[in-house]
This record gives sequence, C-alpha cells and structure tokens, in this order.
Amino acid sequence: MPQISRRSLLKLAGLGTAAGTAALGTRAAFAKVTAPEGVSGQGGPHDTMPHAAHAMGPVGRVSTKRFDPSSYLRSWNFAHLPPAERGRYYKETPRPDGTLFREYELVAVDREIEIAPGIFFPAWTFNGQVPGPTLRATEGDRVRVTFSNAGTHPHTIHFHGWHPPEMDGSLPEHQVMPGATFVYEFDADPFGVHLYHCHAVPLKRHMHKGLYGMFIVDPKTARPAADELIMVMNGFDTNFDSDNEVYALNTVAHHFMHEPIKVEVGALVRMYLVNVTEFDLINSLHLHGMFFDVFRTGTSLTTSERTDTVMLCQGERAILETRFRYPGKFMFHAHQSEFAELGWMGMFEAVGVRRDT
Ligand SMILES: [Cu+2]
Repeated sequence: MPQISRRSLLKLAGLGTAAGTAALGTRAAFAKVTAPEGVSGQGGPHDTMPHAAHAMGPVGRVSTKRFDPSSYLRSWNFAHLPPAERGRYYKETPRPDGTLFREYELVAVDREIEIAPGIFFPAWTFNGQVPGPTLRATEGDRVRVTFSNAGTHPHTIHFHGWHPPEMDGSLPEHQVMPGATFVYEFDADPFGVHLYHCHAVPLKRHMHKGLYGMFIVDPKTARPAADELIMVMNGFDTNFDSDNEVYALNTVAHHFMHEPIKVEVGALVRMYLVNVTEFDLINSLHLHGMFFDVFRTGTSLTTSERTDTVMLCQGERAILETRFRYPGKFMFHAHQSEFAELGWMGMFEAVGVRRDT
C-alpha cells in the first residue's frame, strides 16, 4: 500500500489551501523575476505552479457541538455544564479543617471525534472528550475519582502528584477492565499544573488515542486573580504509522485561528500548558509580540524565566503569565514550523487601550 505523507493527507482534507487566493497577487509579481546572470540553480523565471504549501489554516470548520476547544479553554470541574448535570460528575464538600472533599466521575468511552475539517479520529476518551475534563483542586484537598471503563480495552488513570502506589494506575494489576470501576483517592499535592492519563500498555497507543487531561492543584494562598486558560498541546496519528498527521492546541486543528482567544489589554493572563503529544519528543509554544513569565510545572510562585518561546517534553507542563500591552491580534504556535502548519497555530485578540508600559 502506498505511504500517504503527512502533507498529502492534509491537502486531501483541504488544510493548506486557504491562503491560496490571497497569495495569487504575490506569486504573479514573483513570476516576473529572473535570476541574475551567472546565478546557478533556478536560472529561469520562478515557476508559477499553484503552491498550496503557502497555506495557513483549513478550509471548512469542525463542528463544536460535542466538543468546543474555546469552551474547554475556560472550564474546569465541569463548570461548563448546567448545575443539575454538573452534579452528576462533580461534588465538593467542605471538611472541618477548611479543605474540600472533591468527588469526580470519569468514564472511558470509545468515540469518534473530528480533529480537522472532515478528518475523524477513532478516539478513546474520558467522558467523551479529548482532552478529558480538567480537574482542579487546592493543595490539601482530598480528591476521589470514581473511574468506570465503558470502553472496549482495559484502561487506568495515572495521576501526576503524590500518592500511594496502589493509586498509581500503572501496573498490570491496576488495569480496569471493560465494564469495571475503580476508585482513586489521594490528597492534592503538590500545587502546580499536572496531568492525568491512562497508563495501560502499550502506553503510547493508550495516550495518543486521547486518554489524558489536565489536573491543576492551586496553592493554599491563591495566585493573583487572572484570566486563566487551559491549553493542551496534542497530536493525532490518523493513519497508524506512529507519526502525527494533525497537531493542535486543544484537539481541533487551527481552531483558534478561526476563533481567536479574546483577552483584555493590561489584564493578567495565565496559561496552563501541558504537552501530551505522542511520537514527537518535544513540542513548544511561541507567542508573537510579547514575552511571558514561565513557572515550570507550576510548583513555584517565582518565575524562572522570561521568554517568548517555551519548549516542553512529553508530559512536561508549565504555567505562563503575561499582560498584553497592545490591542489587536497576536499569533501563537508551535515553533516547530511543521507542527504549526499541520494545525498547531492560533490567535489571541486583545481588546482595550494600548498600554506602553
Ligand atoms: Cu488506556
């Protein structure tokens, strides 16, 4: 069977052609240019073949009915659900020492999801969505997660954080068989931005199929109020060649190109960023036109770095904080250009009055 390259697959899907029309004028101008005498290589006029690789962004839209990356961005502990429905998945009870007992219901389900216009991926999901719901507790809270496996394969939940070995969800005896239920319980510790994911073998298959989510633990003394964003860098191997054909922030390729993330000029913006991309060792986030403070793993309240590009290994995460100075649109994307072109690219849109300091 002939190999389908990552790029040809996306061309089939219509990714990579949106900018074609806009680029026509520029190409016509280039076509008149000839190489100076004595310059080897492309001596003649530049070719005028249609050049779909100039494209940025897909043609068409992914339905956000079942999963909306924009709503996922600002939701945790099932806050996006109406109260009655939310109560089915999340409950919090105050404890005498001032901490909370937080109870969650997570269920593994096989579900086909749309990751780029017309490209469907046979995912394994927590609660029908990829990434799974974001869980958020405060340091010292007690967390109980009742996990039911309604999928067709054995799964587990492995939380990053302090917990006893029987709560680790990583060994063969930890596997939760289809139809079975297991209860994970531990104290939220340490504060930071963590993740949870299935740890059944083969691990890379179980992870890349979509069984992962963010687990945030807030410090006892809360961080300063901010506009907070949940950002998961992920990728999808749509032809099972152990390589990703589609990359995204929050699952849907180029979603935030169509729906820029609205922020306010001058307001503190806090990004919780996790890299769960399989197959590629690293992923990164680059933000145009500004710098941000990095708190690696979110386990310190002191920034370690001010930069405009942060690189994360598989499973690594960071909190990024910044304030937009200027109103307008700012691009952000993986600085691995190929990932950006294959879907991991988006825009911020800052509104308000310019603040030069
Ligand atoms: Cu699994």
